[in-house]
Amino acid sequence: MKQLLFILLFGLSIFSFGQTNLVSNSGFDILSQCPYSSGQINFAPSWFQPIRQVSSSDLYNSCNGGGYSTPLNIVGHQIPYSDSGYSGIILYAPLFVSFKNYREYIEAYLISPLKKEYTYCVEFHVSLADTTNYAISSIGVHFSTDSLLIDSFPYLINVSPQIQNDSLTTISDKENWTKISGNFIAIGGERFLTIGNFFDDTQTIKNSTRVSNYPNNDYAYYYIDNVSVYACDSPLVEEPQDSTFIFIPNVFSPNQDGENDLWEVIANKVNSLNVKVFNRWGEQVYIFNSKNLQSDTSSTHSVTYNPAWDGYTPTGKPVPEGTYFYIVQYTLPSGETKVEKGNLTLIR
Ligand SMILES: [Ca+2]
Ligand SMILES: [Ca+2]
Repeated sequence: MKQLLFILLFGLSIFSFGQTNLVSNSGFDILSQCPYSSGQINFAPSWFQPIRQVSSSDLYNSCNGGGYSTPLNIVGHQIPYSDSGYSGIILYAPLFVSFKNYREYIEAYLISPLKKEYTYCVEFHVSLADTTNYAISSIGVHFSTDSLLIDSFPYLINVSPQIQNDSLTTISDKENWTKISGNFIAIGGERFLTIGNFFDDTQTIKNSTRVSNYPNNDYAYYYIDNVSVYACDSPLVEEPQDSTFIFIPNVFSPNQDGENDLWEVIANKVNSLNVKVFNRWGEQVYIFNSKNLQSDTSSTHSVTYNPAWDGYTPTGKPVPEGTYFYIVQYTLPSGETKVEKGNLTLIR
């Protein structure tokens, strides 16, 4: 039995999600070179500082042996949450500098873009630097489709963080790591994450008095370690559990704007699936065959397949706009083979 459903269904899809941390070098432990001064977060591959001037988003690693080492360094003593390194930034500095809203951030490129309507679980760990005089609560993460890069004032990045430390209590623990976590539903296409304080000085939740009194250290400086982003849930839609259906979109727009960038076939409860796409000259530009999958359980179980074409040829070339022709062949749990043929339109 075949049903056409015009809603996106994922559910049991074997391609949908897994426990892959989308943050590479999540513990700041892999180095391109050993940090020896301030502002060298970019020595930890996949990480960089969005504010390109003056700002000093720091990297610490035991390889340094001096002020940028672990566990002992210029702002205190802290054993890494993982391995040998961590990052450190100023999140609030009311008196430290002569201008307001001084901020530092760290930013990372995600391994793959976030998927529309998927729920992502985000987690990272912070510890207040020992020689810091202020503690705050306003620490969060912002996800963006493009990188956040700022060349000059203001240093404050005024965007809404999707993940925000929800406690009104300031994070003042200088001994242990405090976990900040939360989840959110992606718009789709988010490719960067930025960690920091996205609120101005007046809106920043902070302690009213100094937590310590070090000369010249009137700022809130936090160590950061182990950042993770996982797809923790698929879209909340009802899924029929006992029927085979095939959904084949007839249009998509692979222009990396996060909307319909993939041509995604959904084949629910089938024993095998074979998808081919041809251009107007009959040349094959995409193929999916469940029999080529290691995890294929065809002819023993009916499963959900969700192959997705990104608009590139097998050799990695983008195909032009236009009309393409597909052939989708699948096997029902009964063993009967079905074929669907039709056109799809590619818009860039
Ligand atoms: Ca680490
Ligand atoms: Ca400490």
